Amino acid sequence: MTQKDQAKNFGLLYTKPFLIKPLRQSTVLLSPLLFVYLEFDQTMTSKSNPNPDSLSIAYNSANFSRSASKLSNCPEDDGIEIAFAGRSNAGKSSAINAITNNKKLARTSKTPGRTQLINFFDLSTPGVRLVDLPGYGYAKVSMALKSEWGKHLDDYLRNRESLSALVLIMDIRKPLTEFDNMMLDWSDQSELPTIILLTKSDKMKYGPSKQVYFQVKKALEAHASLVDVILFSSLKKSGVSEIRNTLTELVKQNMSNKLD
Ligand SMILES: Nc1nc2c(ncn2[C@@H]2O[C@H](COP(=O)(O)OP(=O)(O)OP(=O)(O)O)[C@@H](O)[C@H]2O)c(=O)[nH]1
Ligand SMILES: [Mg+2]
Repeated sequence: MTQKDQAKNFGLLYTKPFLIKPLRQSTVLLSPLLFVYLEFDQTMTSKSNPNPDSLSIAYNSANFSRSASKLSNCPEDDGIEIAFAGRSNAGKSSAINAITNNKKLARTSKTPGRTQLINFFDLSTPGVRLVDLPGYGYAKVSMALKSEWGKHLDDYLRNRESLSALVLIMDIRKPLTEFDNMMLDWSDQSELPTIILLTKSDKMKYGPSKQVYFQVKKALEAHASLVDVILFSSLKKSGVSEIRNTLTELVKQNMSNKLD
């Protein structure tokens, strides 16, 4: 069975993890765009690998690993990282807390711009990490800081070998912002498997939220990097088992590829 067939079996549309790094380096720099849009106020080795086929990740036992202000402060670049990106205040940190069933793991806030560093959380499987990224779209900060953050985040997104998938968080009431679309284009170019969480779905009635879900799915048909669109609520914990299953399958695929 080809990798693409396997991916389809898992409900994944497309993944080619080995091509990520070279392609990412050769794509147009995200930096200039990040400088405009980013606005902040503010191991896995084959020895430690469990058998991918029998992998079960204990999301509940995630632990904070470290915060990094730049690429050189990040953990050693030899694992599998799933990064959570999205507009400031969209609910990235809350989604990580819902997935790990730990309200105190990632810091959340009503005030946009809460997450100011790149935060790493170790999952139970050695070398597998969730990464909470600062949000974009918050204006109350100096241009100098925006530029600096843009550069560090751009560095992380383009150069991080461990980066294996992106979870793009969108507030269901404001999906597909200009920057969200730009991130998706970039995921396509980098062949980085990307999952969209339409979060805060508890703020809408079920019917309208399903409508947005189908609209977003339709609008994104052309995106080769898109793995899944999931209706989600950190408050109600809906969509948690779905995203957990999708992430586990992505991790399995990455592990299998690394072992090959
Ligand atoms: N009703 C509801 N509120 C949510 C949900 N997810 C997050 N929130 C609220 O939205 C606000 C922002 O959540 P965060 O998780 O801190 O958002 P963030 O994307 O990490 O924000 P930054 O770190 O500032 O970029 C907080 O007040 C959360 O309680 C959800 O699913 N439903
Ligand atoms: Mg946050």
